[in-house]
Amino acid sequence: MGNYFSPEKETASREQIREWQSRGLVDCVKRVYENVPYYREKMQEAGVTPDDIRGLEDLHKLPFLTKDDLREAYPYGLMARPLSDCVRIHSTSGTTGRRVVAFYTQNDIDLWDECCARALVAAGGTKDDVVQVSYGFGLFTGGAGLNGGSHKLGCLTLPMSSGNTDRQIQFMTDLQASIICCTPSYAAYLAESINERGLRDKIHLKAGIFGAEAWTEEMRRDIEQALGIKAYDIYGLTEISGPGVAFECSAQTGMHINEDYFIAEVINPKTGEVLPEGEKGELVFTSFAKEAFPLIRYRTKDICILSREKCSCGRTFVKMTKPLGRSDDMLIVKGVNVFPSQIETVLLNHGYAANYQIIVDRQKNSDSIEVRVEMTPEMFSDELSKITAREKELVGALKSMLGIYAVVRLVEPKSIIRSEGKAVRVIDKRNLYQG
Ligand code: DLL
Repeated sequence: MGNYFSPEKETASREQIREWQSRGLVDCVKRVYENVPYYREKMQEAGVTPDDIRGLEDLHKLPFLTKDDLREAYPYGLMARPLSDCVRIHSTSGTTGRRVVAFYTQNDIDLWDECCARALVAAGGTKDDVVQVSYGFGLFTGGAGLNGGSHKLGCLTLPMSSGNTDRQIQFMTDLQASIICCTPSYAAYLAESINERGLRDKIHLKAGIFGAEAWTEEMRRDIEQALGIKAYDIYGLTEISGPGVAFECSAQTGMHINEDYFIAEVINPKTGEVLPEGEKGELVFTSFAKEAFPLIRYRTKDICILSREKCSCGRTFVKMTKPLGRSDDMLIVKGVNVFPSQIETVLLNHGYAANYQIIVDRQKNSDSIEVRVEMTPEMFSDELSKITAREKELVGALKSMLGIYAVVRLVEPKSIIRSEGKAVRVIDKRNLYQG
């Protein structure tokens, strides 16, 4: 047993949780049907009306929502509240074409902050903690989410944002930060930098809350040892709110999903069939409590397993495993979501054929991405300086498309192995997903 931020919610009976979800779903479906033409049309196409949805048992009748729907409805097409009721937006990383914008009312922000406060308490946080938030601030949800959660819990909050490692370490030591929130790869980098500087004795961290990208149990052990802390996982996605959709507790065996706000299902990604508890499939969320941007049966593309087995922490919310993979080809590199198709677009727009390979690696806890692309025979006969200039041009174009630096290597025509089946475009050497 432990401490909870919202004890009456986090330890509620399964019947009680089901009732909240049933009531929330019925209300949410009515709201979107009345206020969002996009939903109304989708439901009409599927032959369902709000009268058909009387509780959780009817959830399966509702159509799924995908990222493509969100793009099609961009920017305002899925809003369930007037713009004047909204106070903020956040957005996923990626290009304009791939961008998804989520809207929040003040209540939506409060609910999200509460989820993050729960995550902090589950990691042993109290109002006496000093919380260093080293996720990026801005359109990305990481910084804002943990910052809000830390305020809600009443902690002294250091809104550091990411980067500037010297300054991070200085504040961490001078202000005696006790909880650090950042991506696991940045945590590993910070740990390394702290140890290199011989400052391990000067830090007072007890816990870290790490998420936004896949990380392994080995990485957890390394970070825990290097910093002398307990490292907790946290999961979320912009579309559903941000970090804190699910969070790890003292048991460190999966993340509790905040089921008083979100309904989780796992489906077969090929057929859409809802899978029984314990089976591996694609995670689907219904964010019924959200006001501005409630999503119904949103397909996350994250593969995981759900479990309602009793947890030693006393929480009754369902647990999800770490994401075990993706049902699409999205990569997360340096915390940024990257789709191979974005890279392909850049290459084709610059006159290359679709003969390319993307190699992702992680060395010393830092991600790198290299794009190898074949030159056309004409390009190949160019002098070296021209080829170097072309590489530079692609580096710039990729940077503006993806927001991160990618190494570009122009290679000889026909030097990338042709495949007889699906082309193997991505080689991810990181092996991040386990299970
Ligand atoms: O990454 C929100 C977040 C911020 C979560 C800070 C945790 C901490 P997006 O940028 O929209 O939102 O990316 C969402 O990131 O669908 C997963 O594929 C991946 N992801 C998020 N958390 C984890 C995690 C934020 N703990 C996408 N483990 C999701 C593995 C994760 N993958």
